[in-house]
Amino acid sequence: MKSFYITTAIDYANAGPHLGHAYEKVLTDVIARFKRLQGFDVRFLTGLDEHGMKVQQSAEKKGIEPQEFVNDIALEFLALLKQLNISNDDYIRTTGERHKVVVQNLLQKLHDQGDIYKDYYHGYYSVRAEQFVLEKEKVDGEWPSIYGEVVEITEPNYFFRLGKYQDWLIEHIKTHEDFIFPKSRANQVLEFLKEPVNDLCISRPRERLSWGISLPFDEDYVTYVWFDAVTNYLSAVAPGTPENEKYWPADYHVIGKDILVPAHSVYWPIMLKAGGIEPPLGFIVHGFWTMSGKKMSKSEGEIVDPFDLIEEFGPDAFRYFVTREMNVGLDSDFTLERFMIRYNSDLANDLGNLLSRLLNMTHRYCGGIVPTASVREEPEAVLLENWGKVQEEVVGLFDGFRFHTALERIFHFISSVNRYAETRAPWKLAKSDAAEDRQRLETALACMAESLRLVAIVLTPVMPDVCERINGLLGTQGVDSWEGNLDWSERMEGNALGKAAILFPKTR
Ligand code: ME8
Repeated sequence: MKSFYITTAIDYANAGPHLGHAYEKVLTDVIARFKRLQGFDVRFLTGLDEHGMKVQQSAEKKGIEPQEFVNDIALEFLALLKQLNISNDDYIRTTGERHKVVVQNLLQKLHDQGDIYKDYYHGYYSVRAEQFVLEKEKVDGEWPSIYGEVVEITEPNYFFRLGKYQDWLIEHIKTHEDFIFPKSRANQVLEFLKEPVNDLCISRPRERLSWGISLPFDEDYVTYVWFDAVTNYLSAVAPGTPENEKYWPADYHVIGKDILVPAHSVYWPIMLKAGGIEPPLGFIVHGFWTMSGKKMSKSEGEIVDPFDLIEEFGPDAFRYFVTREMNVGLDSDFTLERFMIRYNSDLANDLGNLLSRLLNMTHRYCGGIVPTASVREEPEAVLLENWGKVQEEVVGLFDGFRFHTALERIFHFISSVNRYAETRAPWKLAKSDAAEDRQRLETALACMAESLRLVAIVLTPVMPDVCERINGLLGTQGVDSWEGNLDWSERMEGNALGKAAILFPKTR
């Protein structure tokens, strides 16, 4: 079985989860679930980025040890994964021993071969951003406020020879078309690489930052936050263990647009190249969620807490909303109004209503058993043609990470099934004594049942719980693979349907 390794960014343990974190998990989960249905042996990793100055400072403020601080935060992130029904196979924490070993081995190798060297660093350092900043970044003589306090320091540190591998990276990006999705982001990286990249300062003196992994060749230093963080993708499939090694190189790292350049697209591939390890096959770079047009932040005033929505409307409504609204790669705005429109119109009125109509009418007219479809007239022809279009496109859209379009097409089809039910109007046909009308009625219910069977297959990666409930009510099993299961069929005939159920209750 072909393996497929996908990862999310590991979340900073300096604060609890927000909508952006939730979104990235859902997006990656949709891909992981889809790939499993395509027959891949999937390994899906997510985790927590626990070292660094901010965590050390946050813990100090609370008067607790950093480890205790991150342990509490880990519980919040793990609860989020559970609430959202995320199917990750592993969860890595950068304070774990398995991670430390891999980071130190890589550092040691790069040091031994002369790619890491000691030198003086003189520069301006932003405490908040935990990075050195450049004079040219000043705006009107002031440091941008995102940097907070900036201090001037000179200190001996360790550097990684990034520049040595710059030409290789440029060539690699140019010759690997699928390295960065969406493609426009690859141009952004190439633009960055037009200037010579400086060697990267990868250490902090332990006296200033104690919360980190020690350099194996100099105990007075801990490693720089990015060197520690990005390596998690490798440490989770620890080199040297055959059952894990097959997952490297990773197929995709799913990350937000803020951490592509330079951390993921420059530092990480070069670290691997220098270490003699294959780079990942690709990055999926998503955009940002804003809230009512603003960057999400509690200080900006009233905000809608997405976790209240998960609790009130269920994980699948949330999963559907974010997947339907976000065109992967672009930004999207989160408003309660939009959420309610999607919930009421797509989920409750279109999908939920279709199911309850089917269940009600099948019990009323056919004893709860899916009848035979024996008529093929114009309304059926239109319905099948509509499904044919979804069937033709849906795999390609999922494969191309165009989930919002896939969901648009699927819900277009669901609307068309509701229109079909209106056209056939089984409640009117039931009043007729003509044999053909009885056949039309039975055909209508059979076609609605078949449509829902198919819909529950293609929606599974996005709404796993809801689809399982639909399958239960249809008397069908979920499928292990889409292959061969997306053809319009008669396989629902004779199924005993469950009693009417409301999938998406009106809560407001
Ligand atoms: O960057 N909308 O952690 P993080 C969408 N620890 N995505 C968002 C977002 C938003 N409003 N805000 C953040 C880090 N994200 C590092 C990563 S990986 C080796 C280390 C995304 O907690 C962000 O782009 O700040 C990133 O992909 C992820 O959430 C974690 O962000």
